[in-house]
Amino acid sequence: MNTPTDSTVIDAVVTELLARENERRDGGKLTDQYPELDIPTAYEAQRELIARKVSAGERVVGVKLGLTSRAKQQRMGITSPLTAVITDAMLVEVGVPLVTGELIHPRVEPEIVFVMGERLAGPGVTAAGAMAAVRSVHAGLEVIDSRYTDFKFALPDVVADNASSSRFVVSSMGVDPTGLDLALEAAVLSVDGDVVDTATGAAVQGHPAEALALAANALAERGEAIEAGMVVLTGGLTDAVFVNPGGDVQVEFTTLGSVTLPIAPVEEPR
Ligand code: OOG
Ligand code: MG
Repeated sequence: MNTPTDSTVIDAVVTELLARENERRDGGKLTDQYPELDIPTAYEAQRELIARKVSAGERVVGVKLGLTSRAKQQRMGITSPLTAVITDAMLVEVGVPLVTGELIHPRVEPEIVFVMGERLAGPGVTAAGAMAAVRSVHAGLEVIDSRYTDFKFALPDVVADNASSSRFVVSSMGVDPTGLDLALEAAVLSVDGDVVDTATGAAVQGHPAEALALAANALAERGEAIEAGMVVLTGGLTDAVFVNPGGDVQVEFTTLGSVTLPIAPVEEPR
């Protein structure tokens, strides 16, 4: 049960974050305004934010991890991973251009994506146990769009903001997890045809399955599980990149194939 103070803070935080998203504007850290916004309260705010999206017609399709790689942790100045929720409204079909005008200040990052074959519930989930529950592994790109100015936030801010979630695209062809060594899976990130960064799967918690296990165990502490059929974004392998209207972002993997996100040209005013 929330104390009255908590529920007032949660309501104010969620209302502000959704207003920023809908009005395409960023703003200051909410932990400055609400010092009571600690990590448990922030996860309750995240749950309320998703509940409001579901009431508005969105459907939960999976979970994501944030800040699982050193590249991401260093850029954001936060060393602790977090979990968030993804919905069908965030899914961009392969080949469909990203319309940056719908967003605040989008950035794109390459991710290894799991589709679950079985339900995965903590506590005590190991990387091997997590991997055994995976049906297929995919190449992915996540578009993040923090509702905070310049992506400047403390951990509770970004937890409440559903880990900057905005859009994602996943390769349609999945790879069977059996026999893959995802720690050694290489990723090459290109913007407008130029290679801008590279990483291997080991960048994510030593192995993306460790990230999946971490998510299952963290969700269990809040009474939640990863359901069969859900999509899991395991976290940016590299720092996120800005995009150029009319260009594209591509990630190419050793065995997972590649996925490209075209960026829509800016519409000329008529
Ligand atoms: C937070 C979201 C992080 C990832 O993959 O690490 C994230 C942010 O960087 O704004 O999605
Ligand atoms: Mg991400």
